[in-house]
Amino acid sequence: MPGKKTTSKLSEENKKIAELAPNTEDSNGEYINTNTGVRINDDHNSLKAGERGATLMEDFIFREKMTHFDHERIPERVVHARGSGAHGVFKVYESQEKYTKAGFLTDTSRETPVFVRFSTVAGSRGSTDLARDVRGFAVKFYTEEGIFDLVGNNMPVFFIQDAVKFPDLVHAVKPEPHNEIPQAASAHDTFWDFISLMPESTHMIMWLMSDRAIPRSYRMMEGFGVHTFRFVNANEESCFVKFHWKPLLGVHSVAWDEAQKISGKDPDFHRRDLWEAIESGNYPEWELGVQIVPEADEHKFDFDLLDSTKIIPEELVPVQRIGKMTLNRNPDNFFAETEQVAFHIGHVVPGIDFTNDPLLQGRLFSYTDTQLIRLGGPNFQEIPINRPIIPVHNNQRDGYMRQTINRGRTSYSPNSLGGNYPVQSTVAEGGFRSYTEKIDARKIRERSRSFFDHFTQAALFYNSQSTPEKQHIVDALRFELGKVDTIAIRQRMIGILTQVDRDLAAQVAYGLGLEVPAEPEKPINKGVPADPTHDYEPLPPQEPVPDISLALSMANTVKGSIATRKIAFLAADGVDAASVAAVKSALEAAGAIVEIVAPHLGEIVAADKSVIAVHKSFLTAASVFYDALYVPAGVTSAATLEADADAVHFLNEAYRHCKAIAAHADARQVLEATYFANKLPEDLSEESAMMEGVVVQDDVMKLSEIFITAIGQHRFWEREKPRRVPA
Ligand code: HDE
Repeated sequence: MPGKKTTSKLSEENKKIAELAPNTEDSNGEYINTNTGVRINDDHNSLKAGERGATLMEDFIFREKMTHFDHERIPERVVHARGSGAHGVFKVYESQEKYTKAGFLTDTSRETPVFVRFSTVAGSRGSTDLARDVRGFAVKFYTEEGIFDLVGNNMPVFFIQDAVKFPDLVHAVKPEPHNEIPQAASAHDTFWDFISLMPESTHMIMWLMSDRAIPRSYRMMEGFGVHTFRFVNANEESCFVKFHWKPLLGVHSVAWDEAQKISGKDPDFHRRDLWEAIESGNYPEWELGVQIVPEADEHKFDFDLLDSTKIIPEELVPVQRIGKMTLNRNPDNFFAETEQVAFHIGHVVPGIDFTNDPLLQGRLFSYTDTQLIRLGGPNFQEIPINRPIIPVHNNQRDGYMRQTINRGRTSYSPNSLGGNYPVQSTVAEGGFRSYTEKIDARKIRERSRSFFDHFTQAALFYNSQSTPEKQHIVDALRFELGKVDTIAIRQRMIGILTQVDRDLAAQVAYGLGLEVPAEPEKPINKGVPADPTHDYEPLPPQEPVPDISLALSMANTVKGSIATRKIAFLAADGVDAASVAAVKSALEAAGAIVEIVAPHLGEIVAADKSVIAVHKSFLTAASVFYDALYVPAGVTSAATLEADADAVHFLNEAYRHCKAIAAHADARQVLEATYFANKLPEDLSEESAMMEGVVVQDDVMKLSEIFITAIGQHRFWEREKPRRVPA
């Protein structure tokens, strides 16, 4: 019934959601009207001179609608164009007042609203989620003292040391300018041309070529602030801090072949996954971690804290988990929230401050600058998603699309006509005062020599990987460089790789049909001043980085849980209903999501004549959408699947992608129709099943138990060799 109000679903507890409420619109039950509020009688026909006549200029309803449509698009982000957002909350476990005075990190009773946007970097807004790429991990904290943005990535280092090289990096990775090819991919000449000439990118390249670049889910990625920031406490004492986000579900990835297939079958895979998880109440969670370095230890390390191509190994400075973020609400409107949200590394609150990292410093300029063009002017902070939860009072005025109606005569300070308001606050009253870092320096356009070692940490990363992870890096480099046409670029990259690990270089060279140079073309300077005439301060003694860091390998991540994992049950008419129901309830009790995939949609009729609803058919689903597969018992069902090439392909592909596979012993014949028939477990023991991650059991309870353990391993990467299974 038009005119009848529906109740708002907005949560009252989240202050940001409450603050957004006046700006939300809900057409449910309402009459359609123009932007001036006039009710519309006919929205299906334009005003014409006669039934078959031309449209009249007078048709203000048509003109308004079409004009608005014509102007719907805004420029996409120059990087990180493709993204997905969600609302949530953050709560600190214990007061961090020893390090910082930031209210959201000291007041344990506070639940701070957040808005998070995950993204890929290189692709356009409509590009695939599964590109091999860095993922953005940007968090906007709506704190009581104003907004703090932690604009991070899912990798802890970056390609370059100085922001001035950012446009070059982005030009190199984006589609090539003459033909706009390729989309959302770094596997092309200009990217590797640049990288092969920028040895400082080597550490980041190890991360980018690792499985971190193809996450299973946004919910299963780490996040990193990358730069070293400063905490400042109430006594104005400062320490250095690196920020981490640790996902409670662990860090997991897909296989590269799988990623490419998902890109075709469901380019919105990560967006859908995040959306569905939140809709179904499986709220993604991360713990906020900090690595704290006292001021006095600034020069203690074998690398410079201000160099964003370096991590602080967790063995040297452990990550303390200080709070938890939960994403619990999807946006109401993608454009209004996820597209218009404007992050900026310069949005800080008292208690958090910057360092002189030259990458960080350059970002401080870039983010506001880019919002001015992307969101169309200086009032982008008034867009609902960007507003703080506390009122804004200052003397900034006017500009395109100004929303605020500032009262009073004065918009300057000092003033006497307005009582000198708004007035400055003292530090004690919460006024932000930059940390009074002592700087005594010469103006100079040069790189510090403490930034010169580009390979120690690249090698640390590579050496810390498990054998399958190393193989994935080799494969990724063979793939990426194999797509580079210019042989000299490939060769130059082999030269760079020799500085990380000669065996890595040799394996990549083999894949490319190249030779490994006896010596790198030009030894890269480690500690050699760029300008020998310049008088450098001596480097103080430093603590060396370890040979291996456990936190760098995903093999050491949280395992065991199957919460939110998607499991396909392959079934057809004649399936044994009991062997479906028992395994389904066991998996669901452990938090997994079960879907029935069958030769057709609708329902299948079980052997006992009960009906089972089908979620997807072999045509609408694919093995790459699932973490594991199960084939229940049932003579007719098994016979149908065994003879169905799509069902067999489903299984072969899942095997190739190293996923856990289970079958009831009565359906064993289906697995025998696959390429991995000779890999089926020899007996019913758990050990035999876990060798290959293939479970065949005649007891559904035992089957469920072993299957859950197998899915909890995420993947059986050892299976990849030898490559006998096509997919
Ligand atoms: Fe960004 N980056 N960036 N970046 N960045 C942008 O800002 C820039 C860097 C990151 O979901 C842009 O609003 C420079 C590091 C994320 O809206 C732009 C440099 C890290 C997002 C920009 C860097 C990031 C951006 C494009 C080198 C991880 C997406 C649109 C100094 C710590 C935020 C925009 C979102 C977006 C500039 C390097 C993270 C152009 C100049 C290092 C997650 O301002």
